[in-house]
This record gives sequence, structure tokens and C-alpha cells, in this order.
Amino acid sequence: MVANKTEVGLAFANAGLNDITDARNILANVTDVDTTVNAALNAYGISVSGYTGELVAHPTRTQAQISAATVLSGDITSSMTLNKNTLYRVSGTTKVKNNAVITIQPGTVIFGAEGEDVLVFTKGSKIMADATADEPVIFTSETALLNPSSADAGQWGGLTILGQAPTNQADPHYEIDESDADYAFGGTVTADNSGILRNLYILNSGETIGTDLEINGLSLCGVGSGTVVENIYVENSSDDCIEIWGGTVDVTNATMKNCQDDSFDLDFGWSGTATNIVVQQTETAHAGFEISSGGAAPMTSGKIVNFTINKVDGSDEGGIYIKDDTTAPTFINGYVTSYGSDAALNAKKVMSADQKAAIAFKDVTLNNSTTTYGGAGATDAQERFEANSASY
Ligand SMILES: [Ca+2]
Ligand SMILES: [Ca+2]
Ligand SMILES: [Ca+2]
Repeated sequence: MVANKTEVGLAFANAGLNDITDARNILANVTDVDTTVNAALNAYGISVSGYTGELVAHPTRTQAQISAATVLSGDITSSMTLNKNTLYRVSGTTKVKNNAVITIQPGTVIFGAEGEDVLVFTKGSKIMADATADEPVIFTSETALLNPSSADAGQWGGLTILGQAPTNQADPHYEIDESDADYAFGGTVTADNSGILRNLYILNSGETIGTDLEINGLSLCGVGSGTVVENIYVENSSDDCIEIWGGTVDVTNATMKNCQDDSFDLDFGWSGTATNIVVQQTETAHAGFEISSGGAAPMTSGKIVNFTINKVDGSDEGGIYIKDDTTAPTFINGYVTSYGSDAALNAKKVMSADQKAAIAFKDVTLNNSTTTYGGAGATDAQERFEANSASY
């Protein structure tokens, strides 16, 4: 184990998180790994014996209720409200357009049944899902609603938000159909507001719809800083739990469990701040955090503050995966646990001078059984890690 500070605290990455509230509370109370993590764990009665349980209960519905669901499909061009007493199905690729605002009341359940069941908020539209911890808005699959024990990754598409904030790409389009003008994202509106995503669960998503076309649980594409993304739980995506392509959006309190590609994938020059991030990976997953820049400038320079990646053997890209030499995020106060031969910190390429000048690690612990630093940029990564140089 290495840490770029003189003392390290308890391995809160291994904490048994009893439910999502505990996970949030732990991280909300962790301002310094050394001094507060023990107290934070004890305050919630959590042991350090390892994560075993489910973070959230899956909702259930009968076949009759499924059959009677209100269907959302095609283009939604006028504003509407979804309420908790109605069950909704997303059927096929469903686009919110024409600056429409979809308000989703707390406790509302929305499901999909196959890979093409994707809900996309196009540029200018808004999702207003301002839910509560007790009554989250839940996106899940038909399979899981009928039988929670059959819940699994890849049982429907996912939730996608396209915004108008800057990216480092000339004219990016959401990748499931880059020829579709409706899927354009990015722009010049730094403080762009795509609405509120607060207390959302996104479960069992991410079906593969083509070669290299897997849908993430939550895709944030060019989303601006005026958007609220807070208290998000993603479980069982067959691709990433959350992927961010550019934009300036901040993400606060996000818990990601059992996603099969990367848990938190950041690209296209994203420059926001992610705070209180919990990742619990499966053995078949890839990176905990994957960060790249799409080969363009400005670099993906976002900041990740208060985080834990708990990673098991069998994945191949490392706990933190710096995928290119034009990527320079800042990591503050985190704990990465990686088992077996997976590197806790993996830099795919020798770092560029600009990257080395900007990438930063402060108060981060890397805890692993064999490989701490991996990739062609391992030496650079170690140097930057040991510099402990991030400014708050
Ligand atoms: Ca992805
Ligand atoms: Ca990856
Ligand atoms: Ca990915």
C-alpha cells in the first residue's frame, strides 16, 4: 500500500455499506481519510468486514401492472409530468425534444424491457427529477420488476442527457447514432442547465445494441454546470455506470456498483467536479475510473474529491486508468483498493509534459496486492502521485 501522505486511515473502501444512505453519509462526513473515517464508519454502525449486501431494494410490479404501464416512446415534444402512481415504460429510443421539460415526481418508477429502450434528453430539453432519499426516482428493467432475483446488467438501455456546454470535440454526437442530428451535444453554454437529477437509481441497464455500442447507465454529454446531479445510484450496467463526455457538470454523491465496463468514465475535456464517489466493481469489470480526452485539447481536467474504488481481481485496466497522454484530472482524498495483478493506478502512455504539469494527486491511498503503478506511464504516474501536489 502506498499513500501520498504520512499516515493513512482505515480502509473505508472495504467498509460494509448497508444501504445507499450509509454510503452517502460516510462520504459526506469524510473530509480527511486519516482523521474522520473511523468515526464516520462507527457513527453508522458499519463494520469493515467487506461489502456483501445490496445497497437498495428493487421495486416489484405484477405482470398486470407491467401490461398496463403508460408507454413513453418516439419524440416527446411538449412538457409533461410523470407521477408515482403511474408505472412508465420507455419503449424504443425515446427523445425529449423541442425544449420540453419532463418533471418526474419522487417515487416514480420507469422501466425498459430491451436494449433500444433509451430515454434521451436532447439539447435544450430538461429532466426535472428532484426526488428524495425515501422516494427516489427509479429506472429499472421489466425483468427486475417482475422478479428482483433476476435483476442483471443489460436488461434495458439507459438514461442520457445531452447538453450545450463545451467539449473538446468539433461536433460531437451521442454515440448510439452519430448520424442523427438530434444526438448533437456540446456548445458554448458553460452554465447550461439540463435540469435536476437528485436521488435517482438507475438499475440493470446498458444492453449492447451493436459493436462498441453499449449504453451506459447514465450518460452525461456536454452537460453544463447549471444542472444538478446529486445522489445517484447506478447498479448493474453492462457498460459504464456513469460516462461523462465533456461539459462542466458537477456530480455529487454517486454510488456505482457492479458495472461491467468502467464504473466512472470521463472523456472529451470534462472540467467539472465529482464529489463523494463510491465505486464497487465486479470481477469482470474494467477500470474503476477511466479518464481520457478523445485525443483533443483542452484536456479532461475535472476534479474528483472524496472517493473510494473497491476493485476485485479479474479486471484489466486498473483502479484509476489514465488512458491517454492528454488527460490531467485532479484526485483529492481517495482510497483505491485493487486486488491481484490489477494496477491501482494505471497510466496507459508515457505522460506528456503538459499532462505531467497538470495531473495531480493529493491525499490518495493506493492499496493493492501486487501492482501499484501500471502501464507505459507507470514511472510518470508514480512521480506525480508522490508529488502530492494538488491544490484545494
Ligand atoms: Ca461507455
Ligand atoms: Ca475501459
Ligand atoms: Ca467505458
